[in-house]
Amino acid sequence: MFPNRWFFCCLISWLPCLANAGVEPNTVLLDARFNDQPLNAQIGTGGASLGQPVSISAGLQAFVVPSGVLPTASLRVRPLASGAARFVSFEFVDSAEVTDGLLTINFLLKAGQLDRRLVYVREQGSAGRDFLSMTLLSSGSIAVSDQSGNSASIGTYTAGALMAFEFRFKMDTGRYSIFLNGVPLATDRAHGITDRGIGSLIIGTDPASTEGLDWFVDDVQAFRLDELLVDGFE
Ligand SMILES: [Ca+2]
Repeated sequence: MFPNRWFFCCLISWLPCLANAGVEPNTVLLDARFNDQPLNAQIGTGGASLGQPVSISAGLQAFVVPSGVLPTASLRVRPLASGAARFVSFEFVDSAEVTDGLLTINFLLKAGQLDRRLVYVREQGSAGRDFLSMTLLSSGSIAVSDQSGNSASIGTYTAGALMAFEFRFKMDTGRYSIFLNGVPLATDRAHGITDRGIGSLIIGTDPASTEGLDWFVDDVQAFRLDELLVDGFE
């Protein structure tokens, strides 16, 4: 079975002593929950050690807002104009890039209204390696593509629903799965990248996204897992 929340809570409690552990198994690479960030203001870009992204595109408002829309304080992502792709980019502690073993990336997402939004998994420091590109469409469909060139419609979403997404990567075999609220949407897809590792999660809009629409993000987390402790990692 996949490690339960108790396991992740333990991992998070170890974060201070793991801060300089590099990319060893059982390392918390990212734990951005926004609960300790200044409210009703654009979040800083100090990186994973501060629970913040590393960059935010011009024209994208990324305010930390109080609990209410989500159970705790969250990040409200609002494009201030349409016509361009704009991103909030998260990286891992110490600019780590994971090249082997098991990696899980998870986050909460809530759509104020149906719209076009993007979630990308890329290498550290740039965005040329397409490990995973998930697009939530204004039709309510969810699509995925990657460097291997295979794109697919994998599910649907609704406005106002709390969505817990989880991406599980087997870096040794170059394959990944996508889960929504614990249900697999895509299983054992080959991403097609062999020359780099994973080092960023990028959330944003594309040129057709609607100006002024709010989406909410919380609990943006990434863990490097020990294969010996994980059974059934898809
Ligand atoms: Ca939160």
